[in-house]
Amino acid sequence: MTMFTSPKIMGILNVTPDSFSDGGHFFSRAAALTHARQLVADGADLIDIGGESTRPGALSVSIQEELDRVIPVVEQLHAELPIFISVDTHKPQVMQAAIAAGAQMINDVTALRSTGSLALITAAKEVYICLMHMQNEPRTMQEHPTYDNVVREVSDFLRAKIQTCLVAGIASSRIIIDPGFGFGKTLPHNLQLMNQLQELTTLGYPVLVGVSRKSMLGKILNKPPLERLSGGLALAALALYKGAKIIRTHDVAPTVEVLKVMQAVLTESWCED
Ligand code: PT1
Repeated sequence: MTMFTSPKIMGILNVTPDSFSDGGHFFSRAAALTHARQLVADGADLIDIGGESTRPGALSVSIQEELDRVIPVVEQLHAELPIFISVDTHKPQVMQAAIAAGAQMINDVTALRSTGSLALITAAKEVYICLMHMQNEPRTMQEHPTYDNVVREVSDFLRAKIQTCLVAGIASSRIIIDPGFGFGKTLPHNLQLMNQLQELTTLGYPVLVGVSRKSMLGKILNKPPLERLSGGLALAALALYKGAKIIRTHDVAPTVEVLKVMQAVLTESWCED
């Protein structure tokens, strides 16, 4: 995959040990690989691998812990499957190791805030970078999200980050942008960003949207995370219709179907399976 001209589906792969494991990496690694194979079989175009949760209130993990979680999974997947690999991290050390292990995209929810990350991405000539907007940091971001005009402020932020990347020498073809749904935003902020997503697509870069199972759906539907699938599909369809090029989701198979049906209508043609 060289470009994001047509929309793609990104499957989420969390490599975070569950609460009853003893932190032993063997089981979470094996589970992650099984899950990754399923995401590919379901039709994912990309897999986004993350070893540190960035959900509201999440605590950070050490560099070594994140490396231990993520890198063996990247290596194994890269060796085993012809799949485009993205790694969700803001740590330069993890970015570097992930790229060496075969990652083709770095998904940084801090948009290269960490010292050294910009230079590192600049030097990795073939690697895509996803720049996401977040107000504050995961631990505190939902305490008091405040904007005069959320769409303008997110757009201005992303435009400035793009400019920083271009000045550093990152090719425009390597840049993806993301408004960061749920990252320092209230429900009205998230709704405004979704309804006015065109303001971001007109910046001229592929837009990634991640809304799968998020609390904005919980607030609209009054349902727990595992019962937010229909709502997530509705938002995926809306985002695609408004020009998003990558949908980041837990639910790859149904999202691929949404994309296929939308493309059939919008191109007035279809491909049989
Ligand atoms: C995202 C994203 C991400 N989301 C990108 N990376 C998460 N590029 C992790 C909630 O409100 O949208 N884009 N990496 C997950 N983060 C959240 C945030 C999960 C908010 C849940 C919520 O429930």
